[in-house]
Formats: sequence, structure tokens, C-alpha cells
Amino acid sequence: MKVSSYYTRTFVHRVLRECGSVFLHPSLTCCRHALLFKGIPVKYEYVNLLKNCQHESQYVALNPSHTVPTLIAENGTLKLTQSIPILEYLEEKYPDKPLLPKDLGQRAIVRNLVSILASDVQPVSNLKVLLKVEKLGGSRAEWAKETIQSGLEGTHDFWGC
Ligand SMILES: N[C@@H](CCC(=O)N[C@@H](CS)C(=O)NCC(=O)O)C(=O)O
Repeated sequence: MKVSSYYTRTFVHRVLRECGSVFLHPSLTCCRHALLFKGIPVKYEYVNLLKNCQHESQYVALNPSHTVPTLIAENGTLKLTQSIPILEYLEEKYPDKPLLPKDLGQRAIVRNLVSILASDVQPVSNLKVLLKVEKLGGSRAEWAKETIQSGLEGTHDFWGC
């Protein structure tokens, strides 16, 4: 199994195990944590977004969305390029240490949190959006602070449920 993810200074470790590889970014903690939590053998490979490696032709041939993560599994016959489908695949393929709680309501809450982060927060605070904001004369830091803060406010009611 192989996953492409984003690399930065704060997450500079490479894990090589028997089964494949993963390319990671520290903000892509969801896939990395799921793999580590479940103890899934995987090879991590890092795509340095800050050096535009996501736009290199070799990587774009693998992931035409120019994003991480990319998971290669099932002996190279399965490719996934979206975090949630990757998490769902890992959950179903490796059910022994489940990511989701047993209780139906709790499961729905976890999915609600995931949806807030994946749909409301991440897309508007992504690197390519920050670069565009800067290009249009805005402050990258202010944009990131505002969008992440307001997005996270939407999660307040659900923590600790
Ligand atoms: N919808 C995708 C989003 C993937 C995504 O945007 N990943 C970011 C890193 S967290 C990325 O690769 N950004 C590249 C860029 O902004 O140029 C998912 O949920 O996996």
C-alpha cells in the first residue's frame, strides 16, 4: 500500500514498512493517524507542497488533482485521492481497530465533524487558496485565521458529545 501526502518541516519522518508507501503533509493527519492507529503496514512518501512538488508531471500523472493524499493499495490496482474515501476504505478493509464509535448517534457526530472540516474548513484554507488570496492583494495569514476560526466554531457543539 502506498499513500502520497504533504511534507513540511514539522513532519519530516519517513516510515517504511513491508506493504507500500504513503506521501504525507502534516495537516493530513487524518489519513496518517488512521494508518498508525490501525497499525497498517504502509510506505510513506512525501510531496513537498511548499516546493510545488504536487505540480510535478510525475506526481500529476498519479494525482491529476495536484493534491495530496494519494493512496495506492490492493497491489497497485486501487488508487484513491480523497481523504474521506481513503479513511472509509481503511475502516472497511481493516475493521479490527475501528475509527468510528459503535453508537449510531456518535458515529453520525463523527461524520458531522469530518464534514465540517473537509467541506467547510479545508477547501477555503488550502494552500492554493491562500496563494490566490495573496495574489489578489489580501493577507494570507488573515484569511487563514478567519476561515479556520469561523470553520472551527461550527464544531464547538460536537466535541465531548
Ligand atoms: N478534498 C481533498 C483535498 C485535498 C487537498 O486539498 N490537499 C491539500 C493538502 S491538505 C493539497 O494537496 N493542497 C495542494 C495545494 O494547495 O496546492 C481531500 O479531502 O483529500
